[in-house]
Amino acid sequence: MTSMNPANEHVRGESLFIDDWPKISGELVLGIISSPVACGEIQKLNLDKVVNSPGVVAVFTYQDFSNNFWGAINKDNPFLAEKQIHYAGQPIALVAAINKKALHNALPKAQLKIIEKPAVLSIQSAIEYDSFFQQTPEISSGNSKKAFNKAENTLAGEFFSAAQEHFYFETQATLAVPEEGGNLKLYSSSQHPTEVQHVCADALGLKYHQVVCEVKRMGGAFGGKESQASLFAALAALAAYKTGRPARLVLSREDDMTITGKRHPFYCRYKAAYSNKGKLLALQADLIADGGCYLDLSPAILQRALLHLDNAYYIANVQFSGKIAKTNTAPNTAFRGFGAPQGMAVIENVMEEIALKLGKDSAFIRAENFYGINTDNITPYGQKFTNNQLPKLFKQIIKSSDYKDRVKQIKHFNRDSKTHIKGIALTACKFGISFTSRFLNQGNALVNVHLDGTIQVSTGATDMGQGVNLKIQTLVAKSFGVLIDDVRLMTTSTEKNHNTSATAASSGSDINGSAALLACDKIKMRLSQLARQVFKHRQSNSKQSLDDLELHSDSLDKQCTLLDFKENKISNSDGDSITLLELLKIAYFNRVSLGDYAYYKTPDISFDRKSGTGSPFLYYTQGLSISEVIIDRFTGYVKPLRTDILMDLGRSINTTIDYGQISGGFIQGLGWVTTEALYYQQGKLLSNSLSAYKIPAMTDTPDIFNIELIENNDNTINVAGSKAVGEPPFPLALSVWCAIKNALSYGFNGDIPDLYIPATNEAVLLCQPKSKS
Ligand code: LUZ
Ligand code: MOS
Repeated sequence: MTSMNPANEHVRGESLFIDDWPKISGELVLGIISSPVACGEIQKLNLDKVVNSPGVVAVFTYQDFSNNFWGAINKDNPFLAEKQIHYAGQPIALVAAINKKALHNALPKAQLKIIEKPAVLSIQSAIEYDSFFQQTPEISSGNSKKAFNKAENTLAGEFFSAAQEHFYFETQATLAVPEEGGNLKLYSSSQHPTEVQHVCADALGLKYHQVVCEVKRMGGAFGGKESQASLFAALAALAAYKTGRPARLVLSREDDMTITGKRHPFYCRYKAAYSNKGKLLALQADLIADGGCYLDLSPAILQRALLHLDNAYYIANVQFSGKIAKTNTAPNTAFRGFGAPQGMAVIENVMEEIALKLGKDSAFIRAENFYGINTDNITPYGQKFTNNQLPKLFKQIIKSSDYKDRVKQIKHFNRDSKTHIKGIALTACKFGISFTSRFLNQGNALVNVHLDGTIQVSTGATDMGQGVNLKIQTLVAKSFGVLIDDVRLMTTSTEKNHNTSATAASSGSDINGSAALLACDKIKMRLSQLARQVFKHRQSNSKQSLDDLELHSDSLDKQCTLLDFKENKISNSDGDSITLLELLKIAYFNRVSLGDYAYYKTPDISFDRKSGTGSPFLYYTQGLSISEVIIDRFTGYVKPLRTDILMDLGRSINTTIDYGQISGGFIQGLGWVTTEALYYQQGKLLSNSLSAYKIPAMTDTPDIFNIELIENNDNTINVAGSKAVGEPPFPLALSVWCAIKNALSYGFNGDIPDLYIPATNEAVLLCQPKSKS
């Protein structure tokens, strides 16, 4: 028995990823020669020995591209370095060989001489050398100056959050296959098949209709394959196009970690004004994102960071600004949350500090500052925050997590223990759903209904393990009233769905699910009209064959509404009904189309980057999290003891998928705030594999991990009343970071710990109070 639920195939190991596909006859294996230094100029590049190495078929440099520059926003990024080297790991040449052995034998034979130049390797050094990209977005509201002047209390500080590696299980990969007529087929592990199509065509001087990109699935992506998959697709495309042979590029883990960008490190200077009650009256924050050496998606990521500096809290007076540092590291890129977690970290840290300064409980300081329902509900950028579930979530989680009692127990524990120290914290998430670039909020879908009652659906959504296919499958099955197994999501391809956006911004199911449902409705409308004729025909006792009804468009009832599609039957309110199977047959013989295509664009959104105002988001996904940690005072070892998460996902389309996204997103966030640290030596990444880069293990997850959803049927503006889930759980892991800060403050007798992200065990062990550092 086959099941259309992809999870079964994944678990059985039957799902094919790019590297699993059987070798095609004549196929070439590709490898990259990259820069060992972070900054410099190529003085000599001699590839003769590589070319002559046994089994090598071709070697390529930047000169082989028709157009060597690409980029998601600015085309400032060379596929292969020309003369200037901007980061350690930058691709310089591409080698195509008959097999892996020949490839690995040949790669070290390149003779490369680079004159090194001083490198800018951190935000601090970018400030020193004034190395920045041009974009400088701002958001402001109220009158900060006045608010600071008359505030009862102020605090100021700086905050830093570091880079994070995506660590998708499947590394960047593309199989490029030349087709007749000089056309190209690309099988890519990409969140953005349309961009792969465009980037590869531009690179080779092809027209867009000559290139088709297919994405069956990815083994994880997390934003790392939103823009940067295109680079590797272009390299594979080049080799296939130039040699006329299929070519596959699958990065080793070390190459992947070295060559690709990470989550942006952010540096922030902040100043907060607050009342004696702990109400935040004004916040000033200047962000600097480390963009790396090319622009990539940095402006959009910085924008989202600024749009989430408020997080769940109403602040009447705001002054936010941002800059993008240009450094000699890999171009940093999209990563689950897309700058929002970095922005939220700043204000969650401020909340923790206000509580410490006032000697109050930080969870209740936060509740004091939540956005209001009828008042205090305008964000600093002017969007009204509707469907606010925060007070409800707060009341419920404080109770269900037994928060107040546990705070008391923790105080006792910390008074008595000589070896360990505990902490607890609640943090919030209000995550804006929609791409902040309005034009990206569009999608299209193709739905084909077959005569046995099964349905094939094609959209621009790519499945990276997040379950977007299963969600769309569920939506379509419900819409037609058929079993989930009778709906199948087809491989994503630019040949079926055009000009799609990346599956990103948590909006894959929203946009593509909406488009799919619109296509379903078009078909259902025709079937409803036909069914009405069938019911009429039955009543008239006509001798005319049902295969000969002929549905004339001019005889269609303009007022026609959809009939009820349920349990493989179509029925009207009078009790007439017909099975779907019967109706499909009648439709076919009467030449009524059983397939359709639809287009969806997210309504009512707009944002003006210049003024930093507008309503960029269709709605907000919200959640709260409470985490408790225990720290070993002698080793700095941090163990999360318990986490409670309570989220509002509207009317969940598939709760199993949503629980998976919440737990996975939270644990990935946990890695960002605690264990994951990248180590470099003169710009060269040392921690380039799992032996040196620590993503959370089973033992790092909370011993008790409770995830709950509230009931919320009011988000009618989005597909099936649901809310997006992909990114919002990630920043909830800030509750763990804040719990660590809370624990350390007990050790410092209430002094503010000088702690940043990640709070690795080493950082925790070495942490000092701010007053002393
Ligand atoms: N990508 C993008 C994103 O281009 N714009 C966005 O606003 C966004 N947000 C989250 C993740 N990816
Ligand atoms: Mo993204 S960070 O690819 O939604």
